[in-house]
Formats: sequence, structure tokens, C-alpha cells
Amino acid sequence: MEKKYTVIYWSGFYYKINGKKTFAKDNIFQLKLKKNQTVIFTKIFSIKHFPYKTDVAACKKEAFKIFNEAFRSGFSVLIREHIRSWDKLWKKADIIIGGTANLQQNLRFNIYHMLICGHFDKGFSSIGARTLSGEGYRGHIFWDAEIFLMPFYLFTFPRVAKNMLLYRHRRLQKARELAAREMYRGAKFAWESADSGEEETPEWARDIDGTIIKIHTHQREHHITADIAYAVYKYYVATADEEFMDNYGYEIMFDTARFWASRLEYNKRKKKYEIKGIIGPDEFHIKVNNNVFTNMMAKWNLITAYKLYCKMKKSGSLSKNLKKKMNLKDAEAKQWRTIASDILIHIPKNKVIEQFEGYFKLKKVALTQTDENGILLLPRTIKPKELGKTQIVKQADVLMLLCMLDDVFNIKTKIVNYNFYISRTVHTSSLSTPIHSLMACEVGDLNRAYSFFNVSLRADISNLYGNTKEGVHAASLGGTWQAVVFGFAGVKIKKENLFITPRMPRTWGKMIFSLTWRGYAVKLEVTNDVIKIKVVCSKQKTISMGIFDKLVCLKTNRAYTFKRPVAAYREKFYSYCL
Ligand code: IFM
Repeated sequence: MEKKYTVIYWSGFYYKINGKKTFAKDNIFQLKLKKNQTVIFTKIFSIKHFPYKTDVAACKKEAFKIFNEAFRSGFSVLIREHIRSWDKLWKKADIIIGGTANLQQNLRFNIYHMLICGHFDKGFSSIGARTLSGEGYRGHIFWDAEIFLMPFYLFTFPRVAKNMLLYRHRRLQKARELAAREMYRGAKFAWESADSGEEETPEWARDIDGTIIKIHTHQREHHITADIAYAVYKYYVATADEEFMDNYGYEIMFDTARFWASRLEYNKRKKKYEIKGIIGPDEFHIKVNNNVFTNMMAKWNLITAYKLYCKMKKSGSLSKNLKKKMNLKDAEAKQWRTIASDILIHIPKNKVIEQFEGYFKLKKVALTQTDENGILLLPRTIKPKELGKTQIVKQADVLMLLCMLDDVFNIKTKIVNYNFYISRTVHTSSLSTPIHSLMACEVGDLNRAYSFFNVSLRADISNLYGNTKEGVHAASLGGTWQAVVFGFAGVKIKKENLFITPRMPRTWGKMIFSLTWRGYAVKLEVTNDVIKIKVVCSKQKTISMGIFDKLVCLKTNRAYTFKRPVAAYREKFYSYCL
């Protein structure tokens, strides 16, 4: 294997007797001590990595400087700094819920795990499906990172969110190679990615019953490419970081659109573009045609790229460099729009959306048993390899779409689809319950929203999937946060404004939390009836916010209190509550 990094480790010991500090020259200590005398040993170490083949002597010197400063300053100074740093992190990330102590503790367990796995390393790394807490999935990075975890960072530490996207940008060239390898254009991101961005999905893995099966996700689960573009756009909306877009974001948006334009096949008979032989988020059904999630996300990717292209052109900010680098012409961008409007997508208004072509014809299995958390159980009579022939769904797929492209669908469509798919979904992936909790909030089924949330919240602290020893489930950490903030607190981005309309379980009383939005710190204290809000910023400004579904103008650094306006709505709302 190619060597890529130099890792330098420095460590040192000192001990204290009667307050006198002695730096150890060796690991063997010979001390003359009196009876009951106390000796305090302290070991301090530091680890730093450098690119391989850089001047090792210089690296050693640099690493030593960092270590030596820490070593000389002593443990008490280091621990004080450590506590101060943690205080700062919690100030931004904590969510205080007036529920039970247990709930608060479990939620902090989730947040803590996200705090320890976020990076600021300019895209050197991102976050694996089991973080660094275990060896599950070999540390590989999936869509879990951008779609499930990233929102937490985006609204607390946007630099980490940026880092995750830089990780993808640094591997864009590899993604182009992956596309070209399959005769596509643009960039196709690896389903499982690691250091180089190469496709790392193993050929074989264990199925849910423990049998070894062939894996197809790397060949067919293409939606990750649109998911990454989606995350880039969300980052842009929430931060307005033009510099990021100019240097990295637009390139990802355009290269992914280019991929979809080549991936979609034109069906002359149907006069439509389609995507065949795909795996959607529901991995029980492999090699399906026109999975609505994938088709819609491809369409979203193409249209958004087209709109951004036009916006840049109009404002004159489309850099010659980028155009030249990508050999991008107006005709190509127009073609994205044309293809997008002709993709085969059947979304009947207020009716159930078929997950993929032929799904409705599959065997309907009545799922009657639940576990102690209310999660539907797979009937023992069905073997994993037969699942593809049934309507049983592994994890949110159509509902994932309704959640991600929230503003495209009306509430009736959401309710109908929610009711249809919850009776068919067995949540064998930890990615499923948080999305169901969110969707249950959205359609007013607060009872189930709470049950799904409770499973997501306790996925690892209660080892609900039986495999926490392989590491915590990163997507579940981020998904739980989304269920709390986007679900129960009702935070939403609508037409580029931040809205908040809480719908919390009554036992929670109130929620206190902060969000970072376009450089502002938004401090919130909410109950179902009252929102207290203060937008903190170093400058005096006015910003628009959606409060209880109504857009209002707020002055920065001023505290506001809003009451839920319509009493009738309040009663209706409470009838849903726990
Ligand atoms: O990314 C997920 C996928 O959606 C379901 N199987 C596990 C992967 C890693 O968490």
C-alpha cells in the first residue's frame, strides 16, 4: 500500500513529590519515599500527522514544539484549557429539554459523540458511518455524513460542515474518474469513501441474518451523488458563504449535474428520461427502475445546478476559470434544465407515490408484530433474499424524499404516503427511525413521532441494534438531533428563511437551544405556545425569521417574545399531543 502520511508521537513523564516537579529522563523510576508519602505521575503526549515525504526532521521539530508547550505548561493548565474549550462547545451545541433527566442525558450522549467526531482539517477527512468510535464499516464515509450528520454542524459549527464538503471537493477528481470508468460524464461519488475517494465498498458482507451476501450498493446506489450536491446547496443557504461556492461549491454542483445528465437514459417510446437498475435508500430492493427518490434527487440536482449557473451568469460572477476548467457552455446548462423537466417521475397529487416501477405489484405482507419499542418486526417466515419480492421496506425511501424536498409536497400527499409506508417499513437501518420521527411530527402524529424518536435517541446508549461494539451509529446521532430541532421544535428553511413552529411533546415543557444561521447566533427558548428569541450579532441589523408560520422582522441583539396566535389552532394542535 502506498505510504501517504508521517505520524509523529511525542510523550513525556514528570512526577511531583511535595510539590516538587521532576521531569523523568527514563521510564524506570527509582524513588526514595517515606511511608504514606504521595507521588503524582503525569504523562503527557501528543500525536501529529504530516504528508509523507515532507522533511521528517522539520516535522519532528514542529510536533515537538506543540508537545513541549503542553508538557511544560503542566497538567492543571491543560485541564483548565480543556474545560474551557468544552464549555464553549456546549454553549453552542447543548439543547436543554424540560423533560426527564434520562432524556436530557441521552440527548447529550448523542450531541457529545457528534462533538468529538467533527473535524476542522480542511477536508483531510470526514465522518465515517460509525465515527471513530469503532471499526464498523471500516471507517468509511457514506451519505450518512452529509444528509444525517451535517445539519447538526451546519447549525452549530458551520466550519465542520464546510470541512465535510471540502472532504468531497478534495476527492472530486477521483469522483470524475469513477464516472469515467463507467462511461459517464461529470463526477460520481463513491458509495463508501475513505482516504482517496476511491470506491471502497466491500464485495461481500453479512446480511441481516448473518449469511454472507454479494454487495451491489457501489454499483447501484447512485443517489449519494445528488445527496452531496444537496448538502452543498443547504450549506450555501444556511451560511451564504459565497467564497466557498466560488472555490468549491459550484464545481461540485455542476459536475454532479453533468453526471446525472449522462446517467439518465432517454426512453424513446415513453419520451422520458429514466434511471434503470438502481438501488434507492431502501436497500431491500436492488436493481429497480425509476426509484422515485433517485429520479427526483437527480432532477433537483440538474435544476439547481441550472439555476445557479444562470444566477452566476447574470451577476457576472461565473468565473472564467471555472468555465474553462470545466469546459462549461450555456448549451450544456440549458440541457440540464431540459433533461430535468423530462425525467420519468410519477407523483400523483394527494395519493401514494410508488417507490419504484412495479413496487405496487409486489407481495403485500401484513406486518403484525412489533418489538417493545413499537417497531414492526420482520416475520420469521421471510428469508432476507425474498424481501425484494415483497413490499417490505428497510428504511425511509419515499418518506426520505418527502423529508428532503419538503417544500415540493403538500401536507395531504405527506399524510397519505406516511400512512402507507409506515405499515411496510421495518427500520433495520438506524437511518430510518429519525426520519420517521420527523415525518410523524410533520403530519401531526406526535405519538408515533415520540416513539420513533425514542428509538433513534437510544440506538447506541441502549444498544438497540445489538452492534454498538462496532461503533456508534453516526446517522442516528445526527438524525436524532434533526428529529428534535426540525421535528419537535419545528425549525425549517422555507424560501431561504428560517422558520420555527414548535410541536413538542407536552411533557417537555420547554426547549432551550441556539442555532447558527448566516453568521448570526439565534438564541431560542420555546414552548408550544411561546417563542422567545434573540438574534445575536456584533452589528445592529434587521433580519427576517418565520415565527409560528409568519414572517417577521427582528432587530439583532434584542429579545422578543411571540405567542402562538390562533387559539383554535392551539386546541387542534394539542389534540395530537402526548
Ligand atoms: O448509509 C447507510 C445505508 O443507508 C444503510 N446501510 C448502512 C449504511 C451506513 O450507515
